[in-house]
Amino acid sequence: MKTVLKIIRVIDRPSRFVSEKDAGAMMATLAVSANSAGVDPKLPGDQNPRMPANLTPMYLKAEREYRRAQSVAEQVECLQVMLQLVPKHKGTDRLQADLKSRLSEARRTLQQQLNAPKSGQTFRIPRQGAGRVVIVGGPNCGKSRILKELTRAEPEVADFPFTTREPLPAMMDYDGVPIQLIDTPPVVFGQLEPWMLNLLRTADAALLVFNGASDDAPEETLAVVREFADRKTRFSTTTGFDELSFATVNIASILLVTHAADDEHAERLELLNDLMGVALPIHKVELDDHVTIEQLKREIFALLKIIRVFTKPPGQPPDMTSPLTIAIDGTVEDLAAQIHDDLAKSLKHAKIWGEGGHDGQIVGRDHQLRDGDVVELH
Ligand SMILES: Nc1nc2c(ncn2[C@@H]2O[C@H](COP(=O)(O)OP(=O)(O)OP(=O)(O)O)[C@@H](O)[C@H]2O)c(=O)[nH]1
Ligand SMILES: [Mg+2]
Repeated sequence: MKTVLKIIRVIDRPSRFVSEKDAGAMMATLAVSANSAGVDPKLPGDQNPRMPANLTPMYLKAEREYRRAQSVAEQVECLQVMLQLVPKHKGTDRLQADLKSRLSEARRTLQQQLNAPKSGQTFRIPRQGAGRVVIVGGPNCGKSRILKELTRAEPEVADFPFTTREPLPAMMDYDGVPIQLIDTPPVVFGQLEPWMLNLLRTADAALLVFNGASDDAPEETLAVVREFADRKTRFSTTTGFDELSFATVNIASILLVTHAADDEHAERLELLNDLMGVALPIHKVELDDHVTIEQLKREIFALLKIIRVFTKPPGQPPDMTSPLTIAIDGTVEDLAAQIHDDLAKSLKHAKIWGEGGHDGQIVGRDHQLRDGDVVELH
């Protein structure tokens, strides 16, 4: 294994994990495969650093929806909305041009898809719950076992590689917040199917699984990182389009080490970290020890960067069993919009109870909420 690792060691960033020549060949293959997944590797924003020119919360919301779009038809719809919402001034000229060219490209792809006979495997998994977290990794690293431990699903778990063949979604409950986890087949060097790429690019977060008990784990995990990086998809600390390139998608991830009871897991992990060039938060689990699972649930929730808010009708106690969730920096208005757009429009004020010293205090629509707040909307 050491020789192989030395060869790959020429890199300092995941996107440089292959030689220019290999990368060229891979991108050529990708140009064919990624299009069928609704992802164009050669996007106009690629050359144009994006200008953060007073983009409104509404626009940013539309952009988030666009990233999550699961078909080219959905992408077209989202791009139309983004074009309507993008502030029209000098500072957004390049962004507007970028959106227009993406829209015409997406329309073209859509037309081609409508005309072409269906090919390749696709899986359509409806989004459910407060967020979608994809479990990714090399063969036999414990992906299915993680899904089994965290949800009520019964995936096939076996002590040999390539057990899982198709994605399997299941819901994890975190204190009343349902979170969608998706188990996936292993990713190995040279084999990343378009549907799998699309699944990660549209996810809210990922668990990159590393088998702490295997000498092959650094090389195998590196192959996973590289397969996605070559297609402009990076395991990262935040989720969303990259600041500098509209084509690159970052996915907030945890490097999840299984078999953490193995004495040599830290050494193997160090080897991966040296090679990978991205520092991801690390969480170690020994899946035969249930204590570590609760902590993992908390970390998955934290990865989604959302807060729980409880609503109550006037004069009645709140329902503390089923919180609503909004973005970590969300406001009273965001909460109202989560319930219904009309409510966000008609909203006058809110009363809130919470740890920030609020005890039925009246606040405006821009008031930022905190995890655990109880809110009465008026
Ligand atoms: N003791 C222990 N066993 C683990 C741990 N994680 C996974 N395993 C075992 O490792 C084996 C492989 O686990 P799977 O969950 O099937 O692995 P996978 O990544 O889904 O494998 P593929 O679907 O083939 O890619 C099973 O026997 C699991 O019980 C762990 O943290 N501790
Ligand atoms: Mg599996």
